[in-house]
Parts: sequence; C-alpha cells; structure tokens
Amino acid sequence: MAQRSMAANRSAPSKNGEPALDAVIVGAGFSGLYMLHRLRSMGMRAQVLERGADVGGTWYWNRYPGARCDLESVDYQFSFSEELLAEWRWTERYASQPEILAYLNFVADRLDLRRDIRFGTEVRSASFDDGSGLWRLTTRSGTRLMARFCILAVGCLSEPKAPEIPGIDLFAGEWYHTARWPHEGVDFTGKRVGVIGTGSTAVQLIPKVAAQASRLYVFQRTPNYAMPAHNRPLSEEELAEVLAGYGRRRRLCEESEAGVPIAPPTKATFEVSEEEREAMYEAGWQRGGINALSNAFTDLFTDERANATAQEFARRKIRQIVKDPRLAELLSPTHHIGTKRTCVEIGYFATYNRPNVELVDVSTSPIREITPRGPKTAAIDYDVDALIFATGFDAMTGALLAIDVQGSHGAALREHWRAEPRTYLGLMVAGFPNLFIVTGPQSPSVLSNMVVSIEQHVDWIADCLRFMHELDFSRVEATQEAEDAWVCHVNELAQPTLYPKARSWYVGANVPGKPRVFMPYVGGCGRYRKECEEVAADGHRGLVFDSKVMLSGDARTPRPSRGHKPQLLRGATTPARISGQRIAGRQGSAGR
Ligand code: NA7
Repeated sequence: MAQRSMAANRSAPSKNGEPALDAVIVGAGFSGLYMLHRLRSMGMRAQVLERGADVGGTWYWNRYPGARCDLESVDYQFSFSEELLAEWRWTERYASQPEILAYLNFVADRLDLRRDIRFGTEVRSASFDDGSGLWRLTTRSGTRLMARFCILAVGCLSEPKAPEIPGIDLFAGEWYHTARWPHEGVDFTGKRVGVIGTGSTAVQLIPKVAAQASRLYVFQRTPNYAMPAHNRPLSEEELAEVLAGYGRRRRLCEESEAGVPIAPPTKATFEVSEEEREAMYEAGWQRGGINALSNAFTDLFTDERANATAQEFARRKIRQIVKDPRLAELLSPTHHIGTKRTCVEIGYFATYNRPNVELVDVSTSPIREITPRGPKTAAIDYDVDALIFATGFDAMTGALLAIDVQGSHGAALREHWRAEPRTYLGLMVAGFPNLFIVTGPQSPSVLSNMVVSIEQHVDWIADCLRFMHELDFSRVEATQEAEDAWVCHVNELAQPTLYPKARSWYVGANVPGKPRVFMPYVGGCGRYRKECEEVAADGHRGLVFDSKVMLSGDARTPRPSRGHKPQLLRGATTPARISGQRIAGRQGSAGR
C-alpha cells in the first residue's frame, strides 16, 4: 500500500477547484532553495515564487564589480548534503559573487529544484483565509495561488534603498543602484563617475571602479571600519583538509556566536597589558576578515573604553595606508567598532592614494540634489558621466513589508509591526497562522553566517511541520504571550550592548520614518539554536496548534523523537542521488 505523504494529509481544494499547495515559499535564495528541498523530501507539494529570472536571491541581484562574500567561502555553503560538499570546489578564501551564484545554480540543478520555482513572479499580497485555513497569494502579474503554509524566504538585505536626494530623474548621465546591477556589466573606462555611499558594498566596488574611471568622486557621509580580506586562492590540499574535518568545523560554526568557526574570546580588554593587546589586534589584522579585531576580547561590545582600543588600532592602520593625512582623517570612523556592519576590504584604503580618486565629505555639506550634471552640495556642482548609488537596503523588514501580508481576521503585518518588528523566535508572528519567516527580525540573521542560520531555521520549520503532520494538526500560530516574551528577551539582550547606540541599518536608522529598534538577536547562533531546540523539545511551547495551546511540559503532546529530528517519510520523494544526509554529525541530526 502506498505510504501517505504529508501532502495527502491536508490538501484542500481552492475555490477555483485547483488543489491548494501544501506550502508556498517566497524567494529562491539560499533559504528558499533549501526550504523547497526539505519540504519536497518530506513529500509536501511546495512551490517557490521568485521575482528574479533565476535562483540566487541577493547573489542574483548584487552583481556590482567587486561583489564578494565577507565570510570565508568554505563556511558560506550548505552542509546538509555530503554530495554537494564533495562536488563543489571553492577557488578563493572569499568567494566572488559570480562564484556564489554559480554554486547556487549548481545546487538548484543538482537537487532538481527549478521545476518547482516560478521565476519572474513577484508576490504582492498574502492573506490568510480563516474559513479554509489557507494562504492566498497574489503576484504582480495577477496570478493567484493557495497554500496551507506560507514561508517567507525573502532575505534580510533585498529591498534596495534609494538615497533621499531629489533630482535623480533629471540626471543626464547613466545611473545604477548596486543591488540592481546590469547583467551585462558596465564599462566605466574613461568616464567621470560618482559613488554615493561608503558601506560594505561601496568598499568592495570603489577599487574596481577607480581602476577604470578617468575620475572617481566618492561621496562619503560616514566612514566605516574595514578589515583586510587577505583574499587568496584555495589549494586542493587546503580544501581536502577542510572537507575531511567539515563536520567538526560546522559544529563550531553552529555553536559559535557569529556562525563562523572561531573560538570565542576569553579575556577582557584591560585584563592584558597594552603590549599584549596590541599583539592580539595585530594578529587579528594579519588573519584578516570581518572579525579581525572584534573577536579579540570579551567586552568589546559592552564597554566603550574597551571598544575604543580596537577603534584606535583600526584608525592607526588607515593612517599607515593612506598617504595624505587629511584624507586619512576623513576616512577614519569614530563610531563603536562592530556596531555598524564592519567591512572587509581588498585595496579600499589604498585606492585613495590614486590621483584619479577624490573623497568628497558630505557629512557636513550633504548632497542637496542631483542636477542634470551630477550631485550638488551647498558648495560645489559635480560634473559626472555616471552615478552609482551604493546606498544600501531597507534591511530586515523591508522585503517582508513590501508584501501586503494579512493574517487571521485581516490583521495587517504592516500594522502589527508599526512600532517595531515583533516575532516569536524570529520565525513566527502572533495572529499570522501557518506563516513562517526564514532569518526574520529577532533571530541572529545578519549578525551571523546567513547560511548556518538559514539551515537551522529551515530545519526548525520543517521539523515543526513534521510534528504537525504526526499529530494531524493543520494550523499553527505563535501565542501573543510567547511573542511578547521573545521581543522582551531580544531587547533585554541588546540593551546592555553598544549595538543600539549606532546609527546603523541594524536599528533602521538609514530609512526615514522606520522604527528605531535594534532588530537582530545578539545572543549568538549557539545560544539561539539551543533556545529553538528547547521550544521544540518542550512540545513546541508558545505555539497554538489548531485550537490547542501548547504549554510547557504538555502531557498530551507526544515527546518528539530524540533530538526531534524526523526521518524522511517513506514513499516521499528524495531527489536522485542526493541523500540529504547531514554530515555535521550532531546528535539526532541525521536522516534528512
Ligand atoms: P549600507 O551599509 O547601508 O551603506 C549605505 C551607504 O550609503 C552608507 O555609507 C550611507 O551613509 C550612504 N548613504 C545613504 N544615503 C546617503 C545620502 N543621501 N548621501 C550620502 N550617503 C548616503 O549598505 P551596503 O549596501 O554598503 O551594505 C549593506 C549590507 O549588504 C552589508 O552590510 C553586507 O552585509 C551586505 P550613512 O552611513 O548612512 O551615513
């Protein structure tokens, strides 16, 4: 007899007679691809809706010159499949955008994911129908879909933010936003180019454009800290060694703060002598990477005086690289290091030694408008042929709120989040049944290695759906109490740190009118993972299934299997030759 799959359990017909999907996933980046694979492997009928013309998410859109991951490539990949790990070869310590995009295409092909992805499909609205218990989605082109579960895998940095400068429509030259870069590339040879912004994106882009342009004006409002990448090719031997110990390496990532295999610091800044401190910072600088300095001491994110020592070290490095002391001063940040996203650079500061590059300080004299000739400050009219906006994103909530999401009884997510984003575990929202968010606000998300966090979120969601299937539930929702307690917990963790003090996109400061609240969970990947596992092991505490409120230690809830990691349903589809076997080897983590 054929085994019953999860799909057979609860598929309900939609009004037009089409069977509703079990799940619709919005977004085909790392999150959406793995979510689709997990759900399919459990026998669910799932479909991904993706606004881009192909897979990749952030790596599909951000094709600007110099785009590269700021985490080591061997850690910025999926770990759930031994075959994927064994077959893919990273060529550099920090993978470039084309290589990461090629990797995601490889994953999509290898897992045969494309047949369940609708490309060029932008979701406009998603609303929960209390009567049928289904989500109804509409797309920009008017397509309608129904699904039992709606999973938003839209990414944290996917809603580009234009600068609030009037006049761009009048500009006579060509202009680009880095997050919507032309696929055919742009040749700036011999052109006068203006770059607005000096965040991570601009730090990667500027050296590349400077090498082509006849003249490059960099309009800087706030300088940023940038650590050396020390990028280099990866040898076959090095890759083989990493792969041989990958399970252990990944476990370190999962248990770490930031999702990278770095041991946490053990000493406070002033526990060591000045010489020892200097030596530790120097060693970090020589290793390079985003955590070069910020992982040196335990108190760098809580003690302003401690943080100042790392700041001063970084500023000294800038003074050593940039020959003109006036420029070095302008390029020297003053905010608490790490509280705005630290950049990773390849020749960024040295670019300012080039004769064709001019740094324009717009901190005191902002760009007032874009004229047909270019940016205009109070003092100067700049003449450029091309303008590049490296002005970032409406981060963490922008892409979620771009969709008109309505939960039970028409409750609007935009309203629910008017004062601040509110979630349970960053995964669910009270009043929005059967809705999940991958790497949502109040999860470690942007403070962590996104791929490590994505795997954990997707696994948690898939396990929750498995749990529902086993108990024949069709509806799940976070309770208001659970959400309130989580928001409180997240805020309490962030409050004693220096993070909320910065004018960063972490607090929404880059978007006028956005609530000023620190959005990520600062407790670290390891602690967060434990909290999620405890919730699941405790009968999914804080969730309501159908009308049954799950309480801590609820006796009527069957205890999940050890580690609460489900086996594949017999009879469910498993993509050819991909075992889904996780190699990290954590207790109870096999069998996917
Ligand atoms: P960011 O980090 O938000 O940087 C945007 C930059 O644009 C930043 O330097 C802003 O200055 C600047 N900006 C924005 N509006 C203006 C105006 N009107 N005038 C001058 N300068 C302006 O975005 P990125 O794309 O670099 O990086 C985002 C993340 O993507 C990154 O952290 C990685 O995780 C990947 P401000 O600092 O606001 O003064």
